[in-house]
Amino acid sequence: MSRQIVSVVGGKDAPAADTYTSTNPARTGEVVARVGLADADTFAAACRTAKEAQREWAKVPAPVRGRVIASIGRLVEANAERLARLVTDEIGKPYAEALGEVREIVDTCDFFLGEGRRLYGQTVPSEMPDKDLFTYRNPVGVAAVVTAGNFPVAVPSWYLVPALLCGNAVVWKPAEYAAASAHAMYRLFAASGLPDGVLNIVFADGAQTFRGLELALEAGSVQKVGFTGSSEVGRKIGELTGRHLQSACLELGGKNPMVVMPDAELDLAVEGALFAGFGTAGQRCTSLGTVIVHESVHDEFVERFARAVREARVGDPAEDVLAGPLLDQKFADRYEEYLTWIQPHHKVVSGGTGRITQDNPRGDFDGGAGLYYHPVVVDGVRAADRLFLEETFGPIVGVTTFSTLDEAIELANLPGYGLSSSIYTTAPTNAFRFREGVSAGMVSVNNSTSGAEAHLPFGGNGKSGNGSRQSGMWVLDQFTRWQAMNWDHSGRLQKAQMDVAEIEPDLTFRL
Ligand code: UN1
Repeated sequence: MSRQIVSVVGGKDAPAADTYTSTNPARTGEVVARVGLADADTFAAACRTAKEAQREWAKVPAPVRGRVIASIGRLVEANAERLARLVTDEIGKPYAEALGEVREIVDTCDFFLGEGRRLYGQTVPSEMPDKDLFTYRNPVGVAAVVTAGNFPVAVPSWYLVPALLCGNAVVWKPAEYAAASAHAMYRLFAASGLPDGVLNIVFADGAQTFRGLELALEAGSVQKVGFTGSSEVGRKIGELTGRHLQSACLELGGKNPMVVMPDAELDLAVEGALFAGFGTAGQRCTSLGTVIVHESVHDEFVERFARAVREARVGDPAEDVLAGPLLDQKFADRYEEYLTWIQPHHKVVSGGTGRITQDNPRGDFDGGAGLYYHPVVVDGVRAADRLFLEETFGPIVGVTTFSTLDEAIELANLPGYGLSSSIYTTAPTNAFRFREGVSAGMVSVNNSTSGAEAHLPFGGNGKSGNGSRQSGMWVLDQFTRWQAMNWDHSGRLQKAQMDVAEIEPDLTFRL
């Protein structure tokens, strides 16, 4: 089922300078798509095309733009199984999860189609008579959106849908290893009747994208950057946009903690930790990093958690499994490096480690030709360990202990990320104290660190992002800029702060 795909700019196929082969990580010999990669100039040209198209798109009334978003939602819904199957083939995401991911696009469209009829501004009282004040949300212009491939369609939709609804044009650069899924989603968006050039998709490697973005920022054809990916690249994008007085919406990594209190329902906590740590093979930015478990329940928790992990099904993502393969060879290589961070004072309690092969099988599963890895639980992790401090994208979860809630909160914040977090407890006081103390943008109580709903603010602090938020009404502040208008109809010049009526109080008055 190999396909050839190239960038689409202004509704037309754009030239390719190089080729990338996107393969199925469950059967690495299987080519999903041959992808033509564009160079920096093509990226910058796409931003110019978008800038042209944006002028007209911004003039389309927001309720009409909302109808286009409604059509996108319907098209995605009608093509849900096909798109989900492609996601499963291209990045190895278990099919049920891939369907959920596609559902998230529809949810996002459902939310924003109505925003087309809101997109409220305000009427504000003036300090002077015969003068009226108003605020408007204006589109920012062109958004360049660079996304990761672990959520190849849902997370991009969090940028694309609100950006388009608000009257912006978009140049979208998806991850190369998820290019076919992205291209399919682009086609669904295009079928909604979006005018050519309003949404453009450019396939390019990291270096060409960065250079292209720099050229576009210099030319003034990008006013917003959306980026989902590593903290390291996020920093560079933040620097680049800052230099051009533009802002980026950065959604970066996480080292997401799960605190298990002594009063927690342990089986529930185990179920949550299993899904948070090993669902999507641990490759969500919201995946569980470290379980911080109270010392009094540590042994019991670890025993049950290790058992659950040993019994969990890893295998063909087309089947009913907890986890499929890693996304791509690059991720597998990086994950193998994280495994070298396991030290003698650690204890692997989950069974095997490393790639699942004939010589290192998981039960009767030998991994075939896929990038499958043993899920790993490492007990005895200490606060100074790399395993504790750094993101380990992939199926590995650390366990450490604490004695007081304050100590648990301190440990939860120590790595300096701040995307997601979770606490298992039956006491409301613990939940609220944790919420108040934890640095994360998201807090789950008695739930997984992953699985945020599409209409809540999504984003992180510290190494997880620059405080920007996606989703729901909060993302509107990313894709619009407030404009304040005042209208004086008094027929004379009324000077603010100077020509204001004053009512004299008697400040000497006492009861
Ligand atoms: C990501 O991995 O970039 O909350 C986002 C979740 C998903 C989004 C993850 N809805 O797990």
